[in-house]
Amino acid sequence: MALNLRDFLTALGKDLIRIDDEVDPITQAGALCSAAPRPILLERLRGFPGWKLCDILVKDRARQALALGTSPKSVVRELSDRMFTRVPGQSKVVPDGPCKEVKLLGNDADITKLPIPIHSEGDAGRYLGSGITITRDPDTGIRNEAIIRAMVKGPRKMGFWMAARHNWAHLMKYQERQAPAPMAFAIGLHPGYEILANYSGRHEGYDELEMGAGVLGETLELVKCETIDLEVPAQAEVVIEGIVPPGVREPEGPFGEFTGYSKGAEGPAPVFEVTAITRRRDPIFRHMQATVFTDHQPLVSVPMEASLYRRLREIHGHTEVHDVYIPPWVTMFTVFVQMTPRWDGQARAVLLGALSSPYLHPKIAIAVDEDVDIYDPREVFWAMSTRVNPEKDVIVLPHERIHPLDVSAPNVDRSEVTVMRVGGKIAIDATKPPLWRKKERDEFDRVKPKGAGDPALEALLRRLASMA
Ligand SMILES: [Mn+2]
Repeated sequence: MALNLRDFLTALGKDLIRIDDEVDPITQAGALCSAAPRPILLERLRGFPGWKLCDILVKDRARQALALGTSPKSVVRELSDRMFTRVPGQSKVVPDGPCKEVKLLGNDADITKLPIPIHSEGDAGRYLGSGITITRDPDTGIRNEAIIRAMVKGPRKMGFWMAARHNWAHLMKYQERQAPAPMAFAIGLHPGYEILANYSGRHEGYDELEMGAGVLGETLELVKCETIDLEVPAQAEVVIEGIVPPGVREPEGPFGEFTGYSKGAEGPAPVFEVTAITRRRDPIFRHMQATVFTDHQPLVSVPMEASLYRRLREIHGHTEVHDVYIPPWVTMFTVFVQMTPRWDGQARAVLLGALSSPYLHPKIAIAVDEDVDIYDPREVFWAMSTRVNPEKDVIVLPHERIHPLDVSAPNVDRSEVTVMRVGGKIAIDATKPPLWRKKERDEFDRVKPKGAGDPALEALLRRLASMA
């Protein structure tokens, strides 16, 4: 059987925080999930008997490693290796699955009866932020998955916002033909699939969930939808089926986003008409709270880190890139790259590569050497302060397409409903001179305190470290 959300919750063991106080998922899950330091399960939901709600499953490297079956330090390298060597993963259509235990059709398919929370103060309403959105290219037949935001507008209607990428392209193809686009939301999968659903690179011939199956080393089980021509993961907790009617646009937003702002993409947006809900009998609603420092950032940044790792190592044919880190506290707009530059121009080319990838997020790219810990911001700022000569090591790139939710740059076109922003990007080379300039590079050797490495001090040093 393919991995599912429940397998992951079981694997968490005591790390899962279980809250059995009764809470209101609509008005209280936001603050609770934002405050949860690690995975949380709300076991009693006011107004939603039989339901549970979980979130914050992969906020840190340790849980990301658990989801992917590797160690925290290997997450980026290992995921990158698997993403590009094990694809396409296997999938098969099966006749039935747990997501079909309850089938609600017609007027019974009421999304207001799902424990969909309000994420943030000021949001336009309840928002489904955890639905893996599935569309299909009407020409190639290949599905696409992404996690988007969808506003509950009524029992059978949602408004949604989508950046102009793969599934948007699918919807535009249907719109050009004046045909309704089938679309589904799958809620509550194993987080390995959720991470891969956010992959943004090319995937001709297979979809993101099949990438997930490859990464997890298993066969993805799909079932056919009840009311539309689309396949969905059989192991999902909940599936919402529906159509996107062509050309319909309505107000959507504001919605508090991963940037920490609720502004940026509110406006006329397409709508989704619900045709069916299928679910498990005792469903666990997978929430993805969309405030800062939640799952919202790593679910996107982890596949981005792995993609960049792969991409940047190919710069100049071969570059010693050791690690890529997009800290949650930079809301995905800043990338740290740890590398050893061999030749002149190599760090610069890597930085430009990080700023022109499949992803729109990176706006600031910073390269440091292998003697700088990219997981420690103090180290990165130290390198920026002592290894950067701004007149040659900082590049400002004007007039780049940047992330549509980056409100620091103007929206240049509102003729279609999605947002297009153009602004500057910046590359900061905080590496030492390259290896082939040995003498200049040696000037940047870091000093070590006298006594460092003295075996007689080991116990004392450990004691001091434990007092930090
Ligand atoms: Mn895609």
